[in-house]
Amino acid sequence: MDYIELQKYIQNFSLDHCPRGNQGYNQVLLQLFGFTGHGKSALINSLKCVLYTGNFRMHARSGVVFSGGAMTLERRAYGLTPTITVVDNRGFGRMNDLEMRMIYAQLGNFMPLNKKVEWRDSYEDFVSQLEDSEMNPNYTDFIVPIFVYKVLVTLPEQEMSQTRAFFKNCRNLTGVFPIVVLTHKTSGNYFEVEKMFQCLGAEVVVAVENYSEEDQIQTRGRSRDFLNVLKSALDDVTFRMQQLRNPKEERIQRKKFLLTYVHDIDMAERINKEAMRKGTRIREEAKKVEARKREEEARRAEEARRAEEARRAQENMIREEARKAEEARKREEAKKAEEARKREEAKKAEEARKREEAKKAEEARKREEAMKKEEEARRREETRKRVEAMKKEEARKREAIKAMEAWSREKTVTVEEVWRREKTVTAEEIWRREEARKAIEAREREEARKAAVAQMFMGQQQTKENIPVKKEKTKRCHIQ
Ligand SMILES: Nc1nc2c(ncn2[C@@H]2O[C@H](COP(=O)(O)OP(=O)(O)O)[C@@H](O)[C@H]2O)c(=O)[nH]1
Ligand SMILES: [Mg+2]
Repeated sequence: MDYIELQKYIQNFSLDHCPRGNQGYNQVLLQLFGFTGHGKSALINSLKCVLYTGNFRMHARSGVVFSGGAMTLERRAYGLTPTITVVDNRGFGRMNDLEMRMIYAQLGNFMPLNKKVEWRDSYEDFVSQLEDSEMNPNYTDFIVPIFVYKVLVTLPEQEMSQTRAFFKNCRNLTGVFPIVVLTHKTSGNYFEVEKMFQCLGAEVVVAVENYSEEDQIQTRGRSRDFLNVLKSALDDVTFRMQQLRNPKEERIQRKKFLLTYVHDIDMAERINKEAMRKGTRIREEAKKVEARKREEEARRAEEARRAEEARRAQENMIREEARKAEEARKREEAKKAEEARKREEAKKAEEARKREEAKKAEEARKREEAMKKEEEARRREETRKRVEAMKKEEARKREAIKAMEAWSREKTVTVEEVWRREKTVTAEEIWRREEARKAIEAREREEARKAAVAQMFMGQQQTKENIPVKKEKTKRCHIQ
């Protein structure tokens, strides 16, 4: 089929021309799905552009990304031909269960077209929304899912299995595997991506380069790709319409599928939440146990630290006491040594003093002895001198008597008489003088003894003092 023929074929496609007639269907509903920004709206504009070889016009708002309030969704339907309508569904960010639930509700045609629909998270709300759709049920759309994917994006590993499941569920819901449209055909290796999607279950993969306001030069091959997308969809419809169909029954089946799916994911979610709650409880318990363990460890560590501190303090105290005892011992030793030194010094001083005293006593004794000897010698000398003097006196007296006798014999009797009287007087005088002399001698001896004792301390001078006494004594003797 050449380009024009193909164009005509699509433009003129009618369900009434199917082998078994329309069987209750009155339009083909191409439902576009895919990640946000992958080119769904741009594909609608391209399809409309190529179908009637008109100029490019922006029918679907392309390049607009919904942001914030993601729970609202606007499903927009664009008529391509009298039979074919294309629906720009809300794109999804990730292929999680919640998003898929919405996608299937759209795909099953349970959400109103060209209206903002509020989506709610809870299972009950979702089911209630499904029930609302029964107010105005749509049995007449033959649904063909189209999955739009940008070649440049690498599908993450974990989303491959979800994509596979998505394809399969699309088939279960509609009886048709989604047609995969790869956008940005000229910007990446679409063969690789094509292969990947085929591996995930896609039966038809068509790569296209969307037209846009900036890039709207139409070429045959590029436009043909879009026609091929539509042709594939119609081929699927034609194929399916060969079989006996019951639109009402199929809608019921879609609803059953959706309810089962939603119920399953709700159950899974509940189980998951319960498991998570359990997990959280277990984790919290474990955390508590861990916290208790840590507390216990901290307490033990604190106790050990305190015990260690106490031990150190004890050791320090013992060391301090030992140091003080050592100091006291040293002080005691030093004191004893000092005392011993003082005792020694005192002993030596005492000995020196005794020696000095003994020396002095010896000297005094010697002086005493010398004085005694000197006194003795002096007395002997005096005695000798007195004896000598007495002898001399006696001798002189005898001489005098002899002379007197001689003289008397020569003198007269008168003279004799006078001499006798005189002699008597002289004898008496001599006796008196002798008595006086003896008294003087006794006194002088006493004085000499006292002087000799005093002389021991005064030395030789004392001896000299005795000399006048002797002279005086001698003088007296001469007077006699
Ligand atoms: N070069 C190129 N740009 C594209 C293609 N398809 C879409 N775009 C651009 O990608 C952006 C997002 O496209 P859009 O249709 O809004 O994505 P949607 O969120 O899936 O509807 C827009 O700026 C488009 O012009 C394509 O095949 N080639
Ligand atoms: Mg869009």
